[in-house]
Amino acid sequence: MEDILNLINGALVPAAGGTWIDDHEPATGRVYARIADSDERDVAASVKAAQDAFPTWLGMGREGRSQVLHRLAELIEQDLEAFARAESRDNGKPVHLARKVDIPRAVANFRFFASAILHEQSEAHLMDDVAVNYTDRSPIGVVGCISPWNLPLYLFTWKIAPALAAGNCVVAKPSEVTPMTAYRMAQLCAKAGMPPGTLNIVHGLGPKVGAAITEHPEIKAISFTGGTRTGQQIARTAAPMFKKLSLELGGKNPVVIFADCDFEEMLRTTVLSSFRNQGQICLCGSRILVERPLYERFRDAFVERVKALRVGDPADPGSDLGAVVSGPHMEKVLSYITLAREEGGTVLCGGERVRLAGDLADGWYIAPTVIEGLGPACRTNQEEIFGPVVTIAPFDTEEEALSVANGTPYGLASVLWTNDLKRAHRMAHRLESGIVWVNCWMVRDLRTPFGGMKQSGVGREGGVEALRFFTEAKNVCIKL
Ligand code: TXE
Repeated sequence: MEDILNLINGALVPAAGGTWIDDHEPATGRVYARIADSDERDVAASVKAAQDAFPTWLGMGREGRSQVLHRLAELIEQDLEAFARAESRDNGKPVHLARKVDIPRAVANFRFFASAILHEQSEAHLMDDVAVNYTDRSPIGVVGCISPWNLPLYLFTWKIAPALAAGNCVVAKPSEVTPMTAYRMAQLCAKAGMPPGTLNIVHGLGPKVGAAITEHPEIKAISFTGGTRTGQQIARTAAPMFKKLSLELGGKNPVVIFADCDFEEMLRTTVLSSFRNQGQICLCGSRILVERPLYERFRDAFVERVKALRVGDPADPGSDLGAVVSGPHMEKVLSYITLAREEGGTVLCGGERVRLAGDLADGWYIAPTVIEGLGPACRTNQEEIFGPVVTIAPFDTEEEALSVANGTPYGLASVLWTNDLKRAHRMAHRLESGIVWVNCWMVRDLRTPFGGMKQSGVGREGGVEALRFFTEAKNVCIKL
């Protein structure tokens, strides 16, 4: 049984309290490792280590920090297969997905920000012959990064890479549901040349360790990705302490399909946007709206494709879907399928737990599920399910499509399928989401602003947005 240890001041250590929590393997439902059950003492030790490391890490300069982050990226990439297997085992996703998406993106996150800080530009404002202004952007100091279980290393590094690149020292907490790859990465930091205390990783329960990070007065900014309810809790704590807050929360993303789209490309991509990572991506499209003339053709073709998807062993290259991340999450998703039926929905395919054979019999598998016949206002179409469950419905006009698409408390991502360029611009402008994909999905340029509006979050990540979040801007005005 492997011990998942904290990284504090460059050392891999158990929690101060000496207690542990179980780490499960979703594929079998079994406990396969134990996690340091940290508390505020571990957070306090991490903050001290980060404060002590800050002058050294800042003093390395942009070049020095860039080299360390590039080296860390290299070390992860050299170990890509082991990281992919570890991610798949901890999260339940197919290993081919971790190999192709999660780990390469974690490497890219470090490389992107390691080079971004070398090309960062600042602003100056000349006031004729009166004065010159320049904007000085300095690192905040010690910052907190709290990340979720759906894309564990991908989202963990999406936060710590810009934080570190900008010159901050970090106290980070991965999800207690999927801590393994952050622990694997922690073992590479010293080898990458990162001074002790630059990055501190404390494992454990959100309400205990996550809350301790949010509450610590010396942690001046919190970057969080996770549930909307948790985001509200963090905001309640952090706001009166005047901490900077970046919240990337849930979504209930619409996929709006017009009859003039490229049908095959749309169909292929919509299967992915519905069920990739078992539907556990905040950017997945879970409400599919189809222009009525195309509706029946789409429904029949989509259901046929979904029925052909294989739910199986995450280690099996033939598996399209693996296991969902935990027992409680499986129960939550299954409860929404029950609710959909109670609300009058018709389950066209899936709709139940999948029992695999042998060793996997107790794993947490759900069949990809398509439901029709529900109105836009029901709970199934209003609340984030975050599993392999989508609803489909027809619409008649652009206005109706927009009203339904925008008619939830969320505003993270939208997907639009049409070959009418004017309509694409018109709709993209009016869709209430931080991201609009037209004739594609999950096409990601790391320079672009990333995040949602309404209850999907506050602030943006990515590119200069992330570097600005992790720095304080100061205007220096010098009289000429
Ligand atoms: O998120 P949580 P979970 C949504 C999705 C999912 C729901 C809950 O609907 O079903 O959120 O998922 C830490 N103070 N998304 O349970 O609980 C926790 O330890 C500080 C969308 O994973 O929000 C973990 O590290 N931290 C999302 C992190 O917060 C706290 C991706 C996320 O956990 C805390 C994942 C507290 N009081 C889930 N409580 C997306 N937008 O991608 C928990 N944490």
